[in-house]
Amino acid sequence: MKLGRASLAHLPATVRGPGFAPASLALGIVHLGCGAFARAHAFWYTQRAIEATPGPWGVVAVNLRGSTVPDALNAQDCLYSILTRGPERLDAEIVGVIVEALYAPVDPAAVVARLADPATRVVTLTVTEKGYCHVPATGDLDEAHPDIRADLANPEAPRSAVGFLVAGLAAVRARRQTPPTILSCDNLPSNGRVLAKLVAQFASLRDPGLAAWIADEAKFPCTMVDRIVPATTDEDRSAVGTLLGYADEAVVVAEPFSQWVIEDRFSAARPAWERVGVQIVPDVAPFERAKLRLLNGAHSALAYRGLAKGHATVAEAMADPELAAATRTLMEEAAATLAPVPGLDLAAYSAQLCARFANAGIRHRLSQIAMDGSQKLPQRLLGTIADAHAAGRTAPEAIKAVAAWIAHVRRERDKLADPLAEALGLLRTVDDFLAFEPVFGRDARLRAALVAAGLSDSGR
Ligand code: CS2
Repeated sequence: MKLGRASLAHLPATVRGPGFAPASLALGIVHLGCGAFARAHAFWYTQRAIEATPGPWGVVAVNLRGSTVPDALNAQDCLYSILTRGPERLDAEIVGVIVEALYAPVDPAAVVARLADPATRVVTLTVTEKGYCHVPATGDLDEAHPDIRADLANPEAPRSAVGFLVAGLAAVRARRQTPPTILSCDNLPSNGRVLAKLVAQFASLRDPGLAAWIADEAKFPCTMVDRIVPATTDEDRSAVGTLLGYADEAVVVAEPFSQWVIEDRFSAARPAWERVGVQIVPDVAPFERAKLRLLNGAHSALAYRGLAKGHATVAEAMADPELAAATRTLMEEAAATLAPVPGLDLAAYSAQLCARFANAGIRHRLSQIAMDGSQKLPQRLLGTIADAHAAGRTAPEAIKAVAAWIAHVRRERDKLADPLAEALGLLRTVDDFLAFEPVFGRDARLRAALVAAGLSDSGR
């Protein structure tokens, strides 16, 4: 039997259900990108916030790519479970905040209508780095991106997240409403600013008046999101069946740790997230930079170096003494480039990250982290290298990680999972890579740092 509302009364006592009746929730949030991360992070926080302070915070979960998750959710009354795996403990919780699951390409107008619904006060996004259709090194809209071109030609039936946001905001403006707050929850530095700029650039290509209205009215707070959520496997789906006594095709697995820091800059009401541990702060940047450079930087380094050594998961790579030591050093290099973060002890943070990486309850595949390197490298590793160089130091482990990425791209050439795979496939020498502007930009200092470290064919 499939999980559904009727099963909520019959769950084993060890499984935590929603503390409210899912059927009674009214729409308040539209979420774009209904992948495993959102289901284990933002939706979970919203469930806990509604339990603490009831309110109309039902989520319309929209997938822009892939119908599997919306189909699975619709077949089970939009309920799904989170299996939280610690090194020794396993906990299960059913999440009931989704009120509707949509697969955007089937009915883009329905998505635009939900975005512009006066009940929608918050729009959240987890569309991954490449979902922003931007140039990673500059943060500018990639106007040549096929989805952006399609959305400019056909703005009422968008494909891209930016296209949907602008279509939704145009409808909000036409009705003289207040726009919802738009929260980017992806691992980009200053994700809110980046998204605001992309929306502004896209809107001005459509209608400068609309762009001006968005600049005045819409708010895009920055956020830092953190929870390790590997892709769900068949094994997880079969484990949840045994645990619940019901089949759940939309289950997600996550580590016990989670963190969400949001800039206090809302244009409309929001769930009482602060009551359930979300940090609402004046400035997210220090948290964001620390997380991107220490956690994600180390993740990418482990992925490229770990795969080359034949490891499959983060926990396996962390059990390799050479890579564990390299991870600690990389974190020290990154920490040395950061200004003090209020209330954050970077040494303790690093130690905690290493323990999280070593959690063998989570099978986080290195190949999943290795994906889309062109979109990830600048904020994860290149910033550390450039800042260390500017301060007269060097960051050898971060540089080794970049070298490992280059080796990975060369090795995987024919089957590289990266939106820029085609262009990357044409690069031959290391110098070709360093001159590849979408990733390395035009920062002469960064290039100098890499060449000085011996990462160059001609510089050696
Ligand atoms: C990972 C992140 O896949 C990746 O690139 O580095 O998804 C990471 O697990 C999360 O950012 C943790 O919060």
